[in-house]
Amino acid sequence: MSTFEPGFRWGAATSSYQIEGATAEDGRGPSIWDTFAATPGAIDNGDTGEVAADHYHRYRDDVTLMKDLGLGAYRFSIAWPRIQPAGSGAVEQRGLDFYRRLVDTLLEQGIEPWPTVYHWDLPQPLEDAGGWPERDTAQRFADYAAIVHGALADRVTHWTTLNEPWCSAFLGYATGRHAPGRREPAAAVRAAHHLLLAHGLAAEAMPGSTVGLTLNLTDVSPASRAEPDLDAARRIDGLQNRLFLDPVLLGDYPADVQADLAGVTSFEHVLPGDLKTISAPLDFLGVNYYSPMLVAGGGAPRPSAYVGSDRIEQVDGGRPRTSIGWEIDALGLLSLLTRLNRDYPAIPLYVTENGAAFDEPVHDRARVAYLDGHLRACAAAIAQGVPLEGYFAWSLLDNFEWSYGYAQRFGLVHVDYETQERTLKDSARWYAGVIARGGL
Ligand code: IFM
Repeated sequence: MSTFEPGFRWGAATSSYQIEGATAEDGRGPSIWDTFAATPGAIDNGDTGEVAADHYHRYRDDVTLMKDLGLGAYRFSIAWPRIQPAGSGAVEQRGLDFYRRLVDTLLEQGIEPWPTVYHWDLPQPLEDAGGWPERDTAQRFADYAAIVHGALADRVTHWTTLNEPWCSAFLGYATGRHAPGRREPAAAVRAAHHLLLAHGLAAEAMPGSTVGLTLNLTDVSPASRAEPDLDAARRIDGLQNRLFLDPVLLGDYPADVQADLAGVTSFEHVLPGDLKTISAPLDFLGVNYYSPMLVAGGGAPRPSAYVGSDRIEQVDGGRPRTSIGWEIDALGLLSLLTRLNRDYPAIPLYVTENGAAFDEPVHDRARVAYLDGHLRACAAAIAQGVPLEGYFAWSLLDNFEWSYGYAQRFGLVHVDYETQERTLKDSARWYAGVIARGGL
């Protein structure tokens, strides 16, 4: 049996726009995702987050579900447009009150609240002013972080500034697959920097708390030992992993990635002092891992999130895939965790998201197998000395899967979107058993 230390945190994760619904209630302002979802053709089936899993009204029942599963921690995100509907200035107390109620309900049930301050729902007025490619957005984020921290720090100890800034920057501003749907490669690189700066400024604005950052990282391998493939793997690792890890944990952008991006943008938007702010000591790093990447170089140019590296192609590794089409490789998680421990200063790590979309409504054997394999990878990483301190399954509930709408289901708990009925999937029962036993 693979066992975990008694203090290991067992959790599940969600995010505001994906589950809350109630997008026009209690003074909430519009976010970039409301605007994007209303754009014809942006989201499969024309789905939006207007109702989602109606968690805004059902949070008490959802916390009861968490209690029944034995979760020790719940990772959720705070919707910036509920707190500052205009993105700056006036604070909406009803928004803060919702998260106070949620946090208090969690604490009553003995579940540790793990809020993420930003999981992609930028207030639309800030995008109208230029969005993340504009430096001012970072300062606006720090102001907002100080507000939520001031309201909740008496009952919340662990805070995450941002979820997956790679997605915000490169899916939002390079491919346009995510809100705000822009296709401006240079703006995407600026956005990445301003997101990192926002993280650093927000961490300064949350004194006395345990503050981390969550990145979506992957394990990148070359399709062959041929030079173009080796170079492709270096480039993709640079853009996906090191562009974020190095400034935060080592205090500088990687020179090779800056060189790769030379045709896209200079790094003139990086001002003196920024890297010091970005690399201030972090209390933990959140790792979101879903799938590995096998890459080949030298192909024809194609539109890509990997700006400046558009001749690179992702190659089929021949592994089974989830319903969203992502290859399954638990060893990729082991490789990623040991690499983080090898290449960067020691820091507590948490898997803050890991999970899979499968089209199996309740008897989800494939999800159980996926989670089992990845938790075994976590145990193996710990056995090899990796300071991994917790695991959050993605996701507690079926939810709005961004540009895929409601078609892709990641939940441990099935949601009937007609009735909002929740049904525990086999994976939820299985995970409850793992938590109760403290291992596999
Ligand atoms: O649903 C998303 C989540 O919002 C961020 N990480 C990846 C998940 C699955 O795509």
